[in-house]
Amino acid sequence: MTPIKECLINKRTDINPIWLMRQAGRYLPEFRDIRKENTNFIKLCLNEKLSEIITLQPIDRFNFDAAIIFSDILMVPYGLGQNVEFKKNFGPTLGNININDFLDLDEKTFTENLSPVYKLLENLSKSDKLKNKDLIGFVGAPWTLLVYMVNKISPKTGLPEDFLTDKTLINHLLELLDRFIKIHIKNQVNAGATIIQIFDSWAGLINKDYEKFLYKPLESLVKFTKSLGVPVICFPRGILNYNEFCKVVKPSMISIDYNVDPKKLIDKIDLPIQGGLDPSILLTNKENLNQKVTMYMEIFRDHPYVFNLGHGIMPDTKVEMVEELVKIVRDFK
Ligand code: 1CP
Repeated sequence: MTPIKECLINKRTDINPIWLMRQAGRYLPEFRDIRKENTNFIKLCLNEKLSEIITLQPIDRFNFDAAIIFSDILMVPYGLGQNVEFKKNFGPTLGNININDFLDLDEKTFTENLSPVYKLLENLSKSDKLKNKDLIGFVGAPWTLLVYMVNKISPKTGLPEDFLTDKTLINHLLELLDRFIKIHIKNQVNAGATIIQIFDSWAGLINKDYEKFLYKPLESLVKFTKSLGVPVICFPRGILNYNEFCKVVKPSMISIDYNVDPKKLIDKIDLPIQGGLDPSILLTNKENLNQKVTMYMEIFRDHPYVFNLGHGIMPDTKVEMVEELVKIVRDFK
């Protein structure tokens, strides 16, 4: 059994499991080399040969316990037919929504639009490099995808006040997203994903109707994924009440962000926990890194824990610091 799976069934593992959110990406020189030659990000995600190489880059370097496929949460809006582009130093820009076209879309067309993602998983699941490791497929949560699809750019600087006023559109989109995210999960599982992670990266922006935008959609996706026989990790970044979230949504494991105080959480949550460390610690120095990582490892000494960050690794992170991080986690006894 893989170290992460052991952790998921509350067993003590021989090694301390570790992988990092956004481990396949811009902090790696070998990724940047490929990216330079491939300026269209969506096309790169749909190139199963290069995506396979990129997915395995962090495994080759750091021997993490899981590979997460090189893809993006915005592949679902792309698969639905919305235009998605990534502009340098700006981030994603999405096209207009034609809700009637989306409502007419069938499962077959959506699956065909994303077929290279599934081919990537099929190829990776045969790779010798992933022996005794997990292969993580992922989706964006309905709320986070709704944010990008309706706002059409990153909500980094906040959302406009009228963001939720077109109730018909919002309700249609929530229904569509529930349906097609499930199809994307099912296709990834059928193609070989051994764990699914749900990224609700903008959950912290929900300030009312938690039931409608957070709990109900995630509970539904978690139930669905479990029914396929695959564990599911939730990352509801920025929410205030992780305890309540776990009780309602019941993921197989909860991934915590860097604003969570792990000491306060540990007695309340009866699920395996992942993550927590502020990714900006990797931009400081080895001594500080050692101190902060050891603090997480000590706190979770007797709790099933997968080491990870509290958000994605930052592009300015030095490879040397990641090597040090892995060493600290692996050597912790
Ligand atoms: O070279 C580049 O400019 C591309 C940078 C990049 C990369 C490497 C983007 C654009 N996406 C990715 C890959 C990616 N995205 C992965 C690959 C696997 C891995 O983890 O290594 C994953 C899991 C994602 C997930 C993702 N995309 C999230 C959820 C996680 C998170 O960081 O909160 C989000 C919010 C996105 C949207 C997105 N895609 C890319 C960027 C720069 C963003 C964020 C934009 C924003 O700030 O709103």
